[in-house]
Amino acid sequence: MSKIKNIQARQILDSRGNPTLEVDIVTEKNILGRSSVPSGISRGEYEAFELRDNKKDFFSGKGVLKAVHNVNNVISPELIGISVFDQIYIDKLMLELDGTTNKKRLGSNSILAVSQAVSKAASNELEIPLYKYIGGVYTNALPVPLINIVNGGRHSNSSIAFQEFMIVPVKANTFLEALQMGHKVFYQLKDLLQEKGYTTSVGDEGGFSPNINGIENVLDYILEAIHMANYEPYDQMGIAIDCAASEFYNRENKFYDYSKFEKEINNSKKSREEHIDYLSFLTKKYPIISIEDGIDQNDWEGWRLLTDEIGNDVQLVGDDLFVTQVSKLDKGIKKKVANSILIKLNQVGTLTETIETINLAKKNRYENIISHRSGETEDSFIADFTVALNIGKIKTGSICRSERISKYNQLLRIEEIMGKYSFYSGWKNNNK
Ligand code: 2PG
Ligand code: MG
Repeated sequence: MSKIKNIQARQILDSRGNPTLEVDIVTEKNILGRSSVPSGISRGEYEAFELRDNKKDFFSGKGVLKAVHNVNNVISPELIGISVFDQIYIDKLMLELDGTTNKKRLGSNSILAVSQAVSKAASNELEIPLYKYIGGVYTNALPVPLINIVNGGRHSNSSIAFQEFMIVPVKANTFLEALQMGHKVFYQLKDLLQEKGYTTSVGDEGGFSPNINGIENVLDYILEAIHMANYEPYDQMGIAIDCAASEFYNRENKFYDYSKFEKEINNSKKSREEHIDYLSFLTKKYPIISIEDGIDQNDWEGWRLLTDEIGNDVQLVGDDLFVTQVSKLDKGIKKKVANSILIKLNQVGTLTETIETINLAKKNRYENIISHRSGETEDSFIADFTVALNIGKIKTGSICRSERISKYNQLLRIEEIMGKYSFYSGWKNNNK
């Protein structure tokens, strides 16, 4: 048993240059655990509360000095002297200290940074990799990456309504080979876009953000890049999309307003039924194997209709819908909507709660996909976490930008450490 000796929080910057929180935990043996937290921009309405200073002239109101204060002055005094191996106890203690339902008092950023740093300090104490500390000796599966390739919606200023287009190496012998396949398609698409005269600058998650009009045109180019790379669509390389539909749902008038992002296309307002028909049509025309947030976070009836329509064939992922929380997922399971859940630690705020949600999903045969946020740091925590929880899927951005690559690099290290005992899990859809 090694006790926590010191906790120090600080403000650092994320990949957008906005402030975020980093926490150092030092044990009585002078072992350090350091972790930082990410931040999303297309945030779900029901996510745990991210505490910001809201002082206009300090980092445009995005400072996190209040959160730093909370870690150093409210959380730290309670945790000093507690064993660094008491993860569940520590997480629950922070929940009690906060005392609100959505972490409004201390902030989910304060609580999560501590929760993650505790587990890192503990694994460093034992001198074992983080994935093994959290997951145990039988962890040996490397996840399938959902590799971002085109950014739209709020993640770029392209005029594409859907937020993310990803490629998925569904079959490969190793994680390294899967990454290599993604790399090949990514650079084929770059050549293709250049040839057609589009810009190849990238959006927040490292995917290209060309000014292509219309979703089908984007999908056509991605499919062409898959062909050019000599991969068989579906069998070797699938496509995943994140519509982030809450961002363009018009709540008042109840329609999906693609024109919020698609500036030059007429008639891009769709009723719920038209929108669902369109998604269904896209899955028949393209090798789409996964759709995230196809429907608005409050449109439960829309979710049910979409699930009835294509849920047997396509992975339907609830992100804003479930916000990594047991109560929301439980509602979804009861209502039989979606068949998968996106897991973001900062939507809920502690390791313990995140694992509870993952376990509920597993029990009910919902697929888990661990995810980054659009504002990231160099911390590769989610790479280890994905392997630890034996989750076969990770969404962590494109094949460029260091804050995305740091997770891929950590997965490569893990694959190397595991040696011949590692295996690339390959794509599976539990519900089929
Ligand atoms: C999403 C995420 C990550 P953000 O919608 O899935 O890709 O975006 O972090 O901006 O919420
Ligand atoms: Mg999403």
